Amino acid sequence: MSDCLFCAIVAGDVPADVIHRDDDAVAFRDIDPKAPVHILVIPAAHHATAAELAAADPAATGRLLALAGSIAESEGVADSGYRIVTNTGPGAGQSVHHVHFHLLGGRDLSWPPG
Ligand code: DGP
Repeated sequence: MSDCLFCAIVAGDVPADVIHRDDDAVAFRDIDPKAPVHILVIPAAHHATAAELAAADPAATGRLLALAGSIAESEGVADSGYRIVTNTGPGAGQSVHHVHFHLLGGRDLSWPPG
């Protein structure tokens, strides 16, 4: 989508601290990290929400979650624990309408989330 920030990051038109890129997915560090490890894992294709992505391409959804898991390993938080979060809609605080999985780790994460 031409007016989508994360499509622009996928295209390389907006700079980001990219830690993984392939034909289907990009992972980059969040610009406003909420934990020592805070990485956004996104599909290259534009889908607004996780539910829309899962309905359109369940296999890609699974690959993104597997990618998040492998990044948790490479970032050193797999053993200590991490959280994968996707906010959907205004009440949940979704501010970018290109689905993104937040991978958070490196500190104790309280429950329930705020
Ligand atoms: P959410 O509020 O769940 O839609 O999360 C959007 C996240 O995107 C938020 O944690 C901040 C991050 N973000 C917004 N703009 C940029 C940007 O230009 N670059 C990077 N790396 N992250 C961004």
